[in-house]
Amino acid sequence: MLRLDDRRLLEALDELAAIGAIEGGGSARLALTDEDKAGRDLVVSWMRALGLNVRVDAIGNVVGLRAGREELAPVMTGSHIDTVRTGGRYDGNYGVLAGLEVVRALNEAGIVTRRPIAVAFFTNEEGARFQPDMLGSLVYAGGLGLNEAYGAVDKDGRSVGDELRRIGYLGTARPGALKPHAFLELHIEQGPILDEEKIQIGVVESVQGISWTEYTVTGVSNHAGTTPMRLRRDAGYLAASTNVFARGLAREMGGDQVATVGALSLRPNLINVVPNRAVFTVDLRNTDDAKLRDAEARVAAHVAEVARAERVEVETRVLVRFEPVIFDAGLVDRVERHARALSLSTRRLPSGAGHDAQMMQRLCPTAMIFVPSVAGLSHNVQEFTEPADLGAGAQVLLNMMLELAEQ
Ligand code: HGY
Ligand code: MN
Ligand code: MN
Repeated sequence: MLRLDDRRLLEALDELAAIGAIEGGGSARLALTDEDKAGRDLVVSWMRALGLNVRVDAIGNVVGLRAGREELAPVMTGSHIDTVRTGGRYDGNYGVLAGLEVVRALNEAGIVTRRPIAVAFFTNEEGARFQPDMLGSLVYAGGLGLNEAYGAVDKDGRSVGDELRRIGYLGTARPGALKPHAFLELHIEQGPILDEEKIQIGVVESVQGISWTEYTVTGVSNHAGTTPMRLRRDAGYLAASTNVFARGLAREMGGDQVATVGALSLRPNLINVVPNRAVFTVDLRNTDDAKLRDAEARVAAHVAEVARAERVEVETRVLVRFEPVIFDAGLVDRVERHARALSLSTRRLPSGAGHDAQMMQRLCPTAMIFVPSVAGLSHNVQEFTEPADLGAGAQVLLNMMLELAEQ
């Protein structure tokens, strides 16, 4: 059996992690920043060194293409190399670099597959700087127009279009022009299930629904000491109250329901001033769309009720709403079969996190392969996956791509 070089994969992960390196061993390469550009340049140089034909598309997605014996739709793998600000070294990077190691193994064995092989990284998967998340793959899959994507701005008012141009990744290829025969994304689980159950490979059946909303609350700033509680119009109170409500709601709904108030800013943010402005986000997710809609409605009703009682104004902005995605059943079965053929333990599960694969399923049969995250940690510099698990996942990817590329 053709083996992939695990050691090289670990070296590549370390080398990429050094770009935008932060305290604790993680990386900060927010989409379209100079650090993201440096990471992109490094991975593109690796693609070229492997003899791949590199294409940059109009939303900055990068695809490295390896010719097949025949001019057919390629088997594509990939993920993202942008990170959150407290990123680990595996989220996204692992899937892209494992794809490059698949190519290296084919090169070194002198194998030319029937179908071309493609390795991609997509723009702004994280959505930490620009929303929506999975922006590049959403455009690639035809779910968002280029002009709308270019218009997304970060909190400093910088746009995707301007930043792509600034870092030199406003490419010319039409996003989605290369329609894959099949798409595979290898990724860390980022949750605790595989690690707790000591399972080696996660066979991902679906991605849960994602709802991101930003609330801008306007109250009246006032003296913390002299203003009686009955006279307050405290913007910060609405933010805090919604956080507590959303957490209680998720607990009450149970199942897969999760709720997070991840971003919160107060103004003037001073110890002795009642805040007159609060901007905060609510991230709600569930594998069941009807339940997710119920959660969204109940949070919105809570915000409206407290806003009335507190006499504050609220501006609501829906940043993201993606329904749950079910992956191609045949390809999911194939993941399970290949993992078991390598005597790896498997377990089927939904993905708690969003991924580029959920967009690619709109274009072609798509599946994901998960490997365990120690203690379920991710979006945290201590994100860790055992080398043996990283190697096992990459070998499953290699074997599947070899098989699919002969279809
Ligand atoms: O938010 C997510 O699930 C992904 O990391 N963008
Ligand atoms: Mn990811
Ligand atoms: Mn992530």
